[in-house]
Amino acid sequence: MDGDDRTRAAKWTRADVEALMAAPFAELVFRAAEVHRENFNPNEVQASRLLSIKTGGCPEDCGYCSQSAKFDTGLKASKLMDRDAVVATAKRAQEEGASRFCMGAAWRSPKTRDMDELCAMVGEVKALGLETCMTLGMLSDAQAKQLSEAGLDYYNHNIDTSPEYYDRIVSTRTFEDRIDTLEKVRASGMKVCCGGIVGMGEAPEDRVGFLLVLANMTPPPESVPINALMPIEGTPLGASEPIGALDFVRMIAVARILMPTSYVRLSAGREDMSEEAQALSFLAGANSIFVGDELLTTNNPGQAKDAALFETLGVTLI
Ligand code: SAM
Ligand code: DTB
Ligand code: SF4
Repeated sequence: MDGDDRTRAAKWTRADVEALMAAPFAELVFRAAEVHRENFNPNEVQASRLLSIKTGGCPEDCGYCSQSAKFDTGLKASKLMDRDAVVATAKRAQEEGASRFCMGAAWRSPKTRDMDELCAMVGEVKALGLETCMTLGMLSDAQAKQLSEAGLDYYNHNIDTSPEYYDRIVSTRTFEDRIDTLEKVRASGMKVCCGGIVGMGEAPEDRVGFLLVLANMTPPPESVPINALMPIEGTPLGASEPIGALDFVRMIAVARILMPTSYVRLSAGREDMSEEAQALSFLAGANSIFVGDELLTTNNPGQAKDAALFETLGVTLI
């Protein structure tokens, strides 16, 4: 596709993405690395820290999730965390090198009565000098506006997979519902964090369809988390076949080429990934990670292992 075509219709066609997915591995990674260094310092990786501010008991039935009330995963549900405890955790995360603090809640959508407290949390975390991100489920226009006015920098809301595969993973909402909230977030002025999960039994065409939707958002999400499924016992996807490391790197490389100026996050799944696979992911254009020893309810490599890896790679966390 030439430049003129791209300004007329969707930027990328399915054929473009299929061609990248089918490219020889070395050629693909080389091209992704070129795009990466044209737009970013390849020796810097952005560090975000997650905190589950409201865990478990979620009414949705996302087939991958430990926090759905519909599956028996043994996770204990808890209420919205106390604001002081959230701010104290954010402060520790900042001291340990995180530049963005991401607060996640196991809700279908936030309740009106929680909004003031959530906005106050945003204000206090931001006052520490951290970038702020929340992921709270679906939002109304008014809620997106309130969070934006409170100073929330990013809202995370993943499309998770292709439109075609979506109803095999979740039945309590539609792909369109996700897009509706993403449009509200964009209209509110907040930055968009949107990606998904690989290793959920999706077909190659679903990986294509997933990246195609992200890349044709106008503008594309500023932050694109690519998660490798963390298999959770008791969920429908608990026994999924893990994605191969090189297939994961291919997803990162294609995401980098399709969305040259977005931060592509090597997100969940680092715990089970070799240092070599992580290094290849950074070479292929991943430039953001979650730091700390926990994600929301599962494990992450933690500071000691990461410090050793980034020292070896000569990478600075920013
Ligand atoms: N309830 C909100 C929602 O679904 O938007 C926010 C929290 S939810 C846990 C945020 C994202 O985490 C999901 O969209 C999904 O992409 C990711 N996630 C959840 N469980 C996961 C798992 N087991 N492995 C990998 N990613 C997961
Ligand atoms: C995203 O894409 N990944 C993060 C964040 N956005 C909210 C969540 C990963 C969760 C992994 C499973 C867990 O810890 O429960
Ligand atoms: Fe609920 Fe979010 Fe988990 Fe889905 S991914 S069950 S909406 S917490």
